[in-house]
Amino acid sequence: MSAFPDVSTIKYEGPDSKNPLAFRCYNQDELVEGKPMKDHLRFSVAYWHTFRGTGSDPFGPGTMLRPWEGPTDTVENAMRRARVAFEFIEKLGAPFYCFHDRDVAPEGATLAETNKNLDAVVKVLKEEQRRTGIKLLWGTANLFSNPRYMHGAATSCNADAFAFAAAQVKKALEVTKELGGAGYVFWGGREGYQCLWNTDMKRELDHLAAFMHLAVDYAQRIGFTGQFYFEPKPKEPTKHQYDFDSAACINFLRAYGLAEHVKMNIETNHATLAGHSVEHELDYAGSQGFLGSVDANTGDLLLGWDTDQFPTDIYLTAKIMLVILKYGGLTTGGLNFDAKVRRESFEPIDLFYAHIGGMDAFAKGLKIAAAIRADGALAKMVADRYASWQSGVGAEIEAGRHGFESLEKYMLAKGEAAPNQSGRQELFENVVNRYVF
Ligand code: XUL
Ligand code: CO
Repeated sequence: MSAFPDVSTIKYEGPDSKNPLAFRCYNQDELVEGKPMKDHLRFSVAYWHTFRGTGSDPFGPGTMLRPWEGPTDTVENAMRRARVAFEFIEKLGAPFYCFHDRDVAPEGATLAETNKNLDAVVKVLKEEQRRTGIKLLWGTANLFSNPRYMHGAATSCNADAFAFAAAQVKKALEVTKELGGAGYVFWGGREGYQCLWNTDMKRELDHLAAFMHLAVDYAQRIGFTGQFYFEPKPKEPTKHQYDFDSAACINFLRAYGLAEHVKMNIETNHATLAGHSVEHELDYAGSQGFLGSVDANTGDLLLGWDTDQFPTDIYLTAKIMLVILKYGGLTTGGLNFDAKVRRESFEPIDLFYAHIGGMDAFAKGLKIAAAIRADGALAKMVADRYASWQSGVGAEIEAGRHGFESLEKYMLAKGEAAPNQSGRQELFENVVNRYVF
């Protein structure tokens, strides 16, 4: 039984298409910089929003119409849902998906029962992966919904919460390996605090690092070779999340000896919550050698929380793709739509519109970014701005040939620094627009 009988495989129809169930820009095999679009973009569907999102908010219950959902969350229901998920992803033409353990299977009364439930659904996921060729981009464990994690998981004051989380991640790693997952994500969940009076911060940070080391060690023991990622988010649910932004996460990974094992998974709406832009977060991670994967979504300029909307702004996608191309493209990572349809968009067909819009916006962003790079005008303007470092004292400083004494001598002889030149921000912005319209 088809869950989407009125939808056939979504095809590329070109920029003039008015068909709402077609791509206008995403043409998966079209070459950009010599590589098919699908390999640049590596789109992934987020199981939790797309198949578990109910549309509930703090003011009311769910609104989503999902005819395949039974009245209770049984294993049978979860197995049926998994088949629906793959029908959706296959028709959409996304090559990957991502999940948390608890998205795909319901918790039982005990850990053993929960693991059994998960195994039953993982069997279906494996079958469906084999049938469709769709792959797992990354797996993760939900260490934040169950009340046992009210104080956090790895950073909980309750040692048993740490132990339960360890058992849960052990299983999640096994399952991710079983499904051939290309990665595994640590998102902090409740790893942070609300009030410093009742918090031993140093101890909690040490525990978080110890937990990640245990995960890395176990992955090595079972031969899971996927890439680990750390996903920054500055707040929500706690007031102070330990994984605030790229800079904080990278410092944490370096300080605790995890840098060689873990890269970053950067999410647009998390970047904006941190007071950054996503391109800042990506460039910071890339500049430090930590660019891994992207949770593709967007926030709302007028709302200060994690609205997780589908990205449709081509300036946003062009900026993201420009940074990704600059650092050599996505390898193990992808563009995972960690995004949800609005509470008012309650029909199944809205899931297609949402993903098609996001995929088209990223395809257009990729083309704009590639055009900027092919033309080279922008790169030349940036290079010109730093021309003083190409020769003379600039080149000597970069080559490590100066100390404070020699620089003082140089400046005493010269008397005053060379005059500054205009930053030309407005011109730069206009040049970018040459590739947009
Ligand atoms: C929460 C969030 C998570 C992670 C995975 O804001 O982004 O869904 O991506 O746990
Ligand atoms: Co995310």
